[in-house]
Amino acid sequence: MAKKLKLKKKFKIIGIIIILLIIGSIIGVKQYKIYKYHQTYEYKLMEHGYTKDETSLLINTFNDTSKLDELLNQNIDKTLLNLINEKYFILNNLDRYEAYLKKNPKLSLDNVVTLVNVNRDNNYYENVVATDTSKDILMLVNKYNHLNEDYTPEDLVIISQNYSWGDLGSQKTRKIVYDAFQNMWNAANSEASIYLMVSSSYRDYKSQEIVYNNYKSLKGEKYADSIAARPGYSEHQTGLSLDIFTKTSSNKNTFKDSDAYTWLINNSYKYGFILRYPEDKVNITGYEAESWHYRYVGIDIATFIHDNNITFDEYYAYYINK
Ligand code: DAL
Ligand code: ZN
Repeated sequence: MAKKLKLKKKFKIIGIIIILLIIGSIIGVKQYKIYKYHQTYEYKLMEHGYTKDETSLLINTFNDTSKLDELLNQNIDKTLLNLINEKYFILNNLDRYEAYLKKNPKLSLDNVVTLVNVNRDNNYYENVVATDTSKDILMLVNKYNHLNEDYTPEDLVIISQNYSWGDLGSQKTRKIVYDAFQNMWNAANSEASIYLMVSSSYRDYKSQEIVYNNYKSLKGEKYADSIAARPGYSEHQTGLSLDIFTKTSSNKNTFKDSDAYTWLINNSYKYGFILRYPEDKVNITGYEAESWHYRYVGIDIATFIHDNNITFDEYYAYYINK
C-alpha cells in the first residue's frame, strides 16, 4: 500500500516536472522569438521612430542593409522617404538626387528626380556615353547619349516626293517609320484634309555637322546648341525622327499655330510618333520647342508618353534603362 502511494507521488512529481519543462520551453521559445525580433530592422527602425508603413518602405527599398544601418545612426530622414515615394524614383540615382537637392534646395522633389534621371545634374555634353543601339526603335539619342560617326540604320527607305521636299532620294527614314508615317499621312488627310510634308528625315553624321556648324558660325555656340544637336547627338541620325510640316504651313515660327500641329499633337501618338521637344520640357530635352520634330517609338510607348505627359528622355531613364 505504502509502496503504491510512493509510486503515485513519484509520478506526480514527474508530471509536475514535465509540465514545468513544457511551460519553461514555451516561455523560452517566446523569449527567444522576442529576442530575435529585436534584432530585425523592422523592430529597430520602428523603435527609432519610423512608422510601420515607412519601415516597410525602407526595408523593401534597400536590399543593402548598410543603408538601413546608416539610417539607424541618424535622425529620421523624411526627405528620403519622400524621395522614395516619388513616382519616378530610381534607387541607383539616390546619391545623385541628394547631392542635386543639396545644390538646389528650392527645387521640388519631383523636379529633382526628373532632372537627375535625365542627367541634368551634369552639364550638357558632359559625362556622355555611346547609346545602346540594341534598343533599336527605343534607342536614346540626346545631349548625353550619342551615336558613333559611322552609325547608319540598315533599313532606310526613300520617302516619296509626294510627302517630302527635296530631290528624290534626299529624304530617307527607317522602313518601320515610313510605314507608320504613311498611315498617319492618310489619317491626317482623310480626317482633317491636312497634307503632311517631311522637310528633314535621316541625317548622317556629316550632314548634322554641317547643320550644327552653320548655326554656330551664324549665331554662336549657345544659340546653335539650343536648336541643333552636335554631330553624333542628333536623333535624325537614328532614322527614327521626322521634321513634319504641311504644304501650306512650313514656317518654323508659325507651325505651332497651325491646325496641322494641333492635329499632330492630338493624333500622332496613335501612329507611334511623339512630339520630341515640347515647349514645357526645354530643361529636360535641352532644346527649344520644336513643333515639327516627331520621333517614332511605336504606338504603345507613344501612347504612354502622350498620356503621361513625359519626354522620351524620362521614359527611357525609368522604363528602359533602370
Ligand atoms: N534640331 C534637332 C534637335 C537636331 O538637330 O537633331
Ligand atoms: Zn528634327
